[in-house]
Amino acid sequence: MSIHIGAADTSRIAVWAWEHQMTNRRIPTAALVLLVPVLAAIAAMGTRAVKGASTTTAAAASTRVPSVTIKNFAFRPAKLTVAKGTRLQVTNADAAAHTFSARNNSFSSPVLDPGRSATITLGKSGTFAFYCKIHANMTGTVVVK
Ligand SMILES: [Cu+2]
Repeated sequence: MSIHIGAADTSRIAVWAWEHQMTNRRIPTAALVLLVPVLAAIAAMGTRAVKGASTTTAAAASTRVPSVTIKNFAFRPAKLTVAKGTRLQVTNADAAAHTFSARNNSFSSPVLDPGRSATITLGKSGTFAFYCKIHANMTGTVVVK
């Protein structure tokens, strides 16, 4: 079971209870004195749950697919380090066609027209210089560990 009462809810309920008490005098002060700490405790539990959730999100973010974007005749990033077996997503966000190709021919994307992307699996450890076969001055380096 999960209860989702945030700090904002707690204060809203407290304000409501307070106003209710002022106008109707139906809620005894003793009940309020008990209610507020209980709500605060529930809110604290809720905060802890949210913290746990954000930790999970951070872990997911760190394992996201690494990517290289090509823009203005350059690779971004031009230097990167990835784990062996990484499936690198290369996206051409430029107005011209490009490739993402290893100097030693160990990997290469097809010619990527503007807006197209390819996934390159980097299955061997090492340092790989890469370039664009159409524009040889476009270069970069990927370290596969
Ligand atoms: Cu190019």
